[in-house]
Amino acid sequence: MFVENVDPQISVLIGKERLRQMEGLEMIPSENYASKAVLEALGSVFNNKYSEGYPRKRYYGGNEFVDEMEELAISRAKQLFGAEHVNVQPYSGSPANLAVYFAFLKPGDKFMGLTLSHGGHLTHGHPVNFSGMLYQPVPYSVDPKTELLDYEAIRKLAQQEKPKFILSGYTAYPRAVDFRQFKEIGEEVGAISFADISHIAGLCAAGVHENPVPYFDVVTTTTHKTLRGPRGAVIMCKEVHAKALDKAVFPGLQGGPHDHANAAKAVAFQEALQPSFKEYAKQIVKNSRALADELMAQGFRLVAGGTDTHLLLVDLRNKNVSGKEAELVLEGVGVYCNKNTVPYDPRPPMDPSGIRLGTPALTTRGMKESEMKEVGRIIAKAVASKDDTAAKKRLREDVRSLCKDFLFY
Ligand code: DSN
Repeated sequence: MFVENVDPQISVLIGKERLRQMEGLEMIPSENYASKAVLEALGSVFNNKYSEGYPRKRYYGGNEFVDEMEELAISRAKQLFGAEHVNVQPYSGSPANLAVYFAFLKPGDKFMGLTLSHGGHLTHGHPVNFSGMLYQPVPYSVDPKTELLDYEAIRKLAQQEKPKFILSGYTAYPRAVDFRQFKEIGEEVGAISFADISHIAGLCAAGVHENPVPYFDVVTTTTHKTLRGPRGAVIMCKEVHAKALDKAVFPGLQGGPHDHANAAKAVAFQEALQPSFKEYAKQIVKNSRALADELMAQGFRLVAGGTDTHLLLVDLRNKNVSGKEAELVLEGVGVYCNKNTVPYDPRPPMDPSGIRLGTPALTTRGMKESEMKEVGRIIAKAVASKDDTAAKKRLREDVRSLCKDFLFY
């Protein structure tokens, strides 16, 4: 029996969501379209299995094929990132990060992470998150003028505070991260090097962004952003930390692994090992740059002056529109993005000054630089016509017709 027969209501909603994804421009930088092969593995019979433990050391019987599948996922991730040890079981990015805290820190221990409003993540030390509640975050900031990471300021803060680890890797930082600098600073102060590369993992795997995995102590990543796999995460680390991290994931924090998700991770890693994935990752960055150029030509100010990655952070203060308004107006014309704080934002997080835009999903659809120019023009027109219903209707049609030429599912 198919969903259509068992549950027509959910079946209709799945259909509507598929249409929304195909008739609109998905520009939230953390989103992507997983392949049908990934979705097939995700919807497979591996969903039905319990397999607490690790390959060949399980607490349940019947894990012959789960073991093989998990070993394949691990070996592919090792090959893709040059990792010594990989744990593919974390359910998602936050649990993966929690496992790293659990393995390396005691409650109250100090660590450094980029403040959320400058492009960090909730799990990098925000006061409402476990990371800020149980441990002692020492937040670092971007430079107020350049809006770039200031490695000398980070070094000074690390020397003064002696954190147990320094967390690098971000959710809204458009420029390249100098992971080697972070490694050096960590070595100078005796801190563990920890990167959360969730956003840029696909770029790191493809060699389009510096990949910290071979030389960092520990690296976490989600598998569904630029990596284009299922929702989930992995932890990669030096062999010396393998035991502590594996113990932190299971039995420390999780029970049975989500074997269907892990099978889909294995498929995504296989896809990412193909030469075409390198081309895909290169095109993501070319597309971001083309979009950045067009938006700047249309008078938008980009945080840090542009992008080296898959994302752009647009400061709307000179456009007389807030991030929340822009998100809504753009949603109305079928462009999906998210409101976002800009560094040193005078406005509150629920109605900040910026929007965050990304190109991974559009690139998956096959769009290139010329389409990015068109998308930039649509965004500019939409923001300028926020109170003009007829203009917005026309733009909605423009988006639909652009999308028709780039169907994915
Ligand atoms: N929620 C993700 C993002 O959008 O960046 C990070 O976890």
